Amino acid sequence: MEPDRLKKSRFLSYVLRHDPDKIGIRLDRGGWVLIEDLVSRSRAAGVSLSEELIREIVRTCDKQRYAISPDGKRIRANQGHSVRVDLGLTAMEPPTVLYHGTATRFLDSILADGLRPGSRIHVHLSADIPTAMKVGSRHGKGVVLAVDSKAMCDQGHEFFVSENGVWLTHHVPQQFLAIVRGEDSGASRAEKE
Ligand code: HQG
Repeated sequence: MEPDRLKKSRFLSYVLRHDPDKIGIRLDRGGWVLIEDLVSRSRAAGVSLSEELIREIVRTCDKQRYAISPDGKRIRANQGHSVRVDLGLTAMEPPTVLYHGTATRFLDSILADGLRPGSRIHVHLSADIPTAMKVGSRHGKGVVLAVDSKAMCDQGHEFFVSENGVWLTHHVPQQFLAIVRGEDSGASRAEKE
């Protein structure tokens, strides 16, 4: 993505997930905001975003981070919020194993406390190892953890899947985690540590 578009996409993600107040917009309960309000408030805050550009960013976003409402008037982020929104997702049965990518420097803490959502509403999980590795590498030297989602489900933990295919849950206790060894990448074998 060209630098200006990337900057604007990041701006969108920031206001729609984390800080709508920054430009004086209000997300509704479901996280939606009128596109015309977003355009006018962004302009007032010095960021030039047209409706056309917003729709193009939504359409071309590699990770499908945003959704446009069926009436075409509103936009929201599909996942990743730290502001309290109710995405209206229904609990679903996940695949038997899911993956979480993180940085090696977080491992000790994660293996002691489990996976916590931190500033976000949910812990984010990936359906495959390469995707998880990409997510983890954003934070440093990447490492992938396998999550025994089947056992978690059996014990009553709820899972949700966002519109763009990211699996979400509220907390993953450490007993459901296993490190995926480097040589396993691409395979599904995980080893308990
Ligand atoms: C770590 C991106 C210490 C966790 C991605 C992660 C994702 C702990 C970091 C989405 C911990 C939080 C979310 C514990 C978890 N002790 N560290 N107990 N529990 N952590 O960015 O999952 O590109 O909030 O492992 O693709 O990296 O923005 O979460 O490393 O879907 O659309 O705390 O963001 O999507 O980092 O990423 P983040 P994440 P977008």
